[in-house]
Amino acid sequence: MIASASAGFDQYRDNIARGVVETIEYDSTTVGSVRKAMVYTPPGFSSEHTYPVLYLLHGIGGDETEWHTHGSPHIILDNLYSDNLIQPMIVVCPNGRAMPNDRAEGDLFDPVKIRAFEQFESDLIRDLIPHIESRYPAAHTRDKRAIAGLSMGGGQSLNIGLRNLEHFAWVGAFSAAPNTKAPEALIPDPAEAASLLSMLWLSCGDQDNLIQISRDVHDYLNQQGVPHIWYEESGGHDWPVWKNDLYLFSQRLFQ
Ligand code: FER
Repeated sequence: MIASASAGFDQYRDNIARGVVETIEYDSTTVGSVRKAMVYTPPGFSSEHTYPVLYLLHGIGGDETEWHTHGSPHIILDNLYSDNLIQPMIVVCPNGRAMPNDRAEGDLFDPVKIRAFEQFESDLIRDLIPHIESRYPAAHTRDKRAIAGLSMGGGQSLNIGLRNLEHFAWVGAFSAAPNTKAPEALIPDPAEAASLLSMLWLSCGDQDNLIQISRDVHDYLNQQGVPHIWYEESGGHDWPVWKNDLYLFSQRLFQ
């Protein structure tokens, strides 16, 4: 059993060391535009060290600001550092809708926008990761890169992370959406995935209409003997679940 976050985990605490959040821009050769991402560097951040990086993805209604608008990841993580419960890491919140107008506006289910969430694979791997690793003291190896996200971003994390295990050893999906590929397509070579993954995390709220997607992946992983963390928690398709997931997932990252 995984115990959910203790009360106050997402509440601002006085007198603790804080990380820094900034918005950056990078040239995307994939999209042909300048794109934005939000970057959190941990308390005590110093270019004398090299940090692992978590790429943390938003949902269908969001953009690069969504986690910070609704999920207070910087507060959750600052509290975890203060309690000495996580490894220092850089957290990058990109915009997962890789198209020229990447704002969450109009018909969010427009097929062009849904395809842009697929196009993000190239934007992330060819454009954003190299940018982060040249501009920040970030590790350049797969064992120090993680990809996780909520809903649409959870599906992206599975689709992109599991297809690019040479780039990611840590993959997490919170309430994965219907963009998630079929389990056999996600993990065509279970033995290889099992040997390469440091952590594969799947979680979903028990009141979430999309839970069958996560259950199907979980069942397949069990059948194929791929180690993973399965966490069905109380809640719906909503922020209390995703904040709790970040709190729990981040503590297991890069350990
Ligand atoms: C869908 C239902 C929900 C879908 C995506 C979502 C691509 C995403 C939800 C979210 O990101 O919160 O049918 O199709």
